[in-house]
Amino acid sequence: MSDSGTKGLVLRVDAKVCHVDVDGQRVTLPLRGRLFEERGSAKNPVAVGDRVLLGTDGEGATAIDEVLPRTSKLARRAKGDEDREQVLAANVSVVLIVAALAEPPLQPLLIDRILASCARQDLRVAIALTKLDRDKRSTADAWVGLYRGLGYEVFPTSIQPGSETPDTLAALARLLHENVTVLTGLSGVGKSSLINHLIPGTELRIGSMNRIRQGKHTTTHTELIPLPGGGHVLDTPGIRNFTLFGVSPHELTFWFREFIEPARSCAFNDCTHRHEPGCAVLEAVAAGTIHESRYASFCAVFDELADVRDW
Ligand SMILES: Nc1nc2c(ncn2[C@@H]2O[C@H](COP(=O)(O)OP(=O)(O)OP(=O)(O)O)[C@@H](O)[C@H]2O)c(=O)[nH]1
Ligand SMILES: [Mg+2]
Ligand SMILES: [Zn+2]
Repeated sequence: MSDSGTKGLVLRVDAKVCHVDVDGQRVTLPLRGRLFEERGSAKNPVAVGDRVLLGTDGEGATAIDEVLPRTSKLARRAKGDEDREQVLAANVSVVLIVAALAEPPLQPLLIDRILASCARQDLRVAIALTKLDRDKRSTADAWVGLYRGLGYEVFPTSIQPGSETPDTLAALARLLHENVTVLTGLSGVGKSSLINHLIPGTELRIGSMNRIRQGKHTTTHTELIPLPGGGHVLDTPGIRNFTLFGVSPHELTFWFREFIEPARSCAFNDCTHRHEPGCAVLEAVAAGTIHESRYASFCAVFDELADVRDW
């Protein structure tokens, strides 16, 4: 007998089963086959953070029957399949982009891609700039200034013993306790380390710098961790790329927040902000009110979206 009243929270998704929290108990359950038929444009029918309805028999839950509507999702285009989206996390209230100031080098393009995606999804986003102690070339102030100047919450951190940043770490701990936060960023930037440091008692596996230099990932599965004292955090495997899904190049202007106002004054309504005469975005870049690194990101994402299909 199936009782669709039983609910669960997806903690982890493996190849054949999901780990689900059911009334505080962790159980592993398969997915009903029809979820794959009903997944629409998604690559994966279920994502970590999903709330699900479970089928049960006399013994307890037997399978995931249904995925409940999501309040939010962090998603990108699936690798090797431009018509499908890969949901990295469901029902989060904050996306925390984690980027190291050094080792590995900061990639503003990756940050800007995720910022644009969050803007489109209307998702709150913050940026942790890690390994401040390794920032030998003192680049932190410029990155912090750029992104705070755009109105984003930015937390420069170091967890290196003796060089910790107590204020930003305390602020991040508060953020995690008040939200369902997904951490995302390159492999080796210190996502798992940060969670371990902020949440006493958490013992996620941390990579050695040697492994990282060989390009080896440490975290291999997204894991949802309920926090003692409130909040949930999702630790994710490192990503190399983040391609926007279902976004046309012409709407991209709206997802780069400082482009919106100047774009209103462009001479052409469908201005691509590349070569057109009377482009107010290009004027803003020349005047320095739009940062060249943000303009470079905009152009890279625009070209990539235009390549996907003929909008
Ligand atoms: N110097 C310094 N090293 C750090 C800091 N934070 C993390 N690390 C080191 O960075 C390395 C990678 O840390 P992880 O937490 O495994 O990185 P990750 O982002 O979870 O990596 P993946 O799981 O592969 O995505 C480890 O050797 C950490 O000790 C920091 O603030 N300063
Ligand atoms: Mg990790
Ligand atoms: Zn323009």
